[in-house]
Amino acid sequence: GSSLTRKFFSNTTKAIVWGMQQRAVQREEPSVVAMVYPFTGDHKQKYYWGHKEILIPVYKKMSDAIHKNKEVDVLVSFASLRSAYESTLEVLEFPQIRTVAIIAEGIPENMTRKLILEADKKGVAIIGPATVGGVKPGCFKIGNTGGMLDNILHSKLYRPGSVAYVSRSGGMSNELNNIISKATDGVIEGIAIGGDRYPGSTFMDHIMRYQADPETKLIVLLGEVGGTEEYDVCAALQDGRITKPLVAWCIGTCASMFTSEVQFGHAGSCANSDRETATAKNKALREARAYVPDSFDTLGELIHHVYSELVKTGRVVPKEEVPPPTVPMDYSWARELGLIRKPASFMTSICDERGQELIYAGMPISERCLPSYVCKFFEMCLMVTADHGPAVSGAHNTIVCARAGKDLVSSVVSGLLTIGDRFGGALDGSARQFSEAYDTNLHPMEFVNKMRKEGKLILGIGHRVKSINNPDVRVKIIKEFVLENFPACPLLRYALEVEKITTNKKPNLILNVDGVIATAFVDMLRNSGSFTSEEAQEYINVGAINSLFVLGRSIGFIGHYMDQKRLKQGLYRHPWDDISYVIPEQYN
Ligand code: Q5B
Repeated sequence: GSSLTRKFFSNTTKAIVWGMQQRAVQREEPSVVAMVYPFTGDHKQKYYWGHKEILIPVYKKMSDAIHKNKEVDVLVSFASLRSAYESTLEVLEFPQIRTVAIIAEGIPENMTRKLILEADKKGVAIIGPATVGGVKPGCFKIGNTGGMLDNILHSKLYRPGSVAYVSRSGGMSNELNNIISKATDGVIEGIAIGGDRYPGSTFMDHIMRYQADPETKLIVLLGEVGGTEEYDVCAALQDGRITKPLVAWCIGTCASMFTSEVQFGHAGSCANSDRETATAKNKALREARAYVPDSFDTLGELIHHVYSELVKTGRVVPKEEVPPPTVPMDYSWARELGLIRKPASFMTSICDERGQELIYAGMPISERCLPSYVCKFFEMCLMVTADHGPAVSGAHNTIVCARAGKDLVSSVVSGLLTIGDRFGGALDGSARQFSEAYDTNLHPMEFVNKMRKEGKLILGIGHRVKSINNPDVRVKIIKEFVLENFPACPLLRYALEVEKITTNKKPNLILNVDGVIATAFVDMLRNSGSFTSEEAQEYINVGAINSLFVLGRSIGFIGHYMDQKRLKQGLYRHPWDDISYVIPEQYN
C-alpha cells in the first residue's frame, strides 16, 4: 500500500534469506543473520566476511529462524515460483517481518494479488516478485542487486549519494546505478519493483518514501511500456505530493516501430491501450513537470543537469568522497578476470571433460585416433584376458572374498592384488625382457641360455595347464590376428622362436597369453605409426601393457563376484584334508 513511507533499510538492518543463495549472503553479511532452507536439517553454512569466513545458521523452519533472531525485520526470498506463495504467506504470520523481497519470476498473477492483499492488511512491504531487489548503499543490498563486487565498486554503491531511483527492471537498475554514479554523487537508494503486471510495491510507494526522506534530493523513475502506474506519479507531481525534482523515462518507445503489439521481456511490459505506451507516458510525465529526456541515451545528461542545478542552488551538498573499502576479490572471479595465477597441483594430459565433448589425449571421443586393426587388437586382448575360470589365483581370491560377505569393490580388489609376474600380469616384464634381448641382437638361443644362467624365468613363457599338447586357444587367436594384420611384428616372431626352444625343453613352456599380448603390443607401439619411438619406450616403462590384463581381468572378477552372490555361496573354508600340516616333530 502507499502508506508504507517508512525506511525499509538502515545500516543496522538484519535479514533472513530464504533459500540457499550463496552469493546473496556472501556480500551482505553481517546483515544476513540466518537462512531458511526446508530441505535440510538445521545446520551452519560458511560464508565470506571480508577476508574471513564465518558461520551462518540455516534453519529448516521459518519460525525457528525468526524466533531465534529477534532483530530481523527483512526477509529476502529466493523461493522458487512454486514455493514463493506458500512461504511468503507463512512469513506474513510473523509481525516481526516488515519487508519481504520476492525474487522469483513466474508466480501466477492471482497468487501475487492475494499476497499483496495479505501484506497490505498487515502493513508489510513487498518488493517484487520478478526482481533482483534493491540496494541502499552503506546499509543493505537485496540479493544479487548491483552485480559482482567490481561493479559495486565501479558504481560507488559502497556509500550513499543523494539520488534515489525506482525501476521495474533489475537489469536496468544496474544501468541506473552506473548512470547515476557518473552523473551525480551517487545512489542513496534504488529499488527494482519487478516486471510482473502486479508488483508487490509500486513506483509511488517508493517515490513517496524518497519524498519523505530528507537525505534524498533527486528522484529518478525508470518506467516502461505497459501499465498505467506512471500516471499516478504524474498526478502526485501535479497535486504537489511530490515536490522533489524527478527525472523520468519510460523505456519501450521503440514499440511504435512495430506494426503489431509487442510483448517485451517482462510479464507486464505490453501496452494494452495507447495510454500504456512508453511514448504516451513520457509525454504525460513531461506535462506533469517531470524532467524527461528525449531518449534513454540522454537520461544521464539530464540527471547530471538537474543535479548540477541542485548543487548550484545549494539544495545539494555533494557527499564527500570516501575511499572504497578494501574488499577481497573472490578467487574464482579473480581467476576468470586473469588477475591471478597459481601453479596447478595436478597435471593431466589424457582427458579433458570441461567442454561439451569429452577429449581423450587431445582427441574428441567422436573421432577415432588409432588404426582400426589396433582398436580390434585391444578389443580382442580384453576379450581373451577377461576370464580364465574360477581356479586361477585372481578369480579364486575374488570368490573367497565375495563368500566372506564382502562388497564388489573389495572382492574385485582382492583378485586384482594377485596380478603380477607369476599369475597373469607378467606383460610389462615380458615386453621388457623380449625387447631388450631383440634390440641387443641376442639370438633366441643366447637369450634362453642367458636367462637360465642368471637363474631368471622368462616372463611370458610357461603355463600351469596349457602346453604344446594342450594349446591355449587365446594365444592362437591373438597370434594369428597379429601376424595377419600388423604391418610388422618382429618381436612376436622373435618370441615364437624363443618358444620353439623352451617347448623343446618342456612342453608347457609355451608363449603364454601374457607373452603374446606383450610382444604384439610392443610391435604395435613401434610399427603402427601412431607413436614415436620415445613414446613407445615410455609406454613400456610406465607399465602400460599390464594395464590391458588388469582391465580385462577386472571384468572377469566382477563376473565371479556376481556369480557367487547369485549362487548364494556361504563363507568359504578350505578343507583340512587339502592342507598338509607340517608340524615340527617334538610337538607331535
Ligand atoms: N620354467 C606360469 O610354471 C608358470 C619358465 C621356466 C624359463 C620360464 C611359470 C612362470 C613366467 C611368468 C609368467 C604368466 C608359473 C603366465 C597365465 C595366466 C592364466 C593363468 C591360468 C590366466 C608356470 C618348471 C620348470 C623349471 C622352471 C622352468 C618355468 N617357467 N624356465 N622361463 N618362464 N612363467 N606368468 O608349470 O629345470 O625343472 O627347474 O612363472 O609368464 O598363466 O590360466 O592358470 O589366464 O589366468 O609351475 O593363463 O612358467 O613350472 O615353475 O614348476 O617350472 O620350467 O625353471 O625348470 P610351472 P615351474 P627346472 S600367464
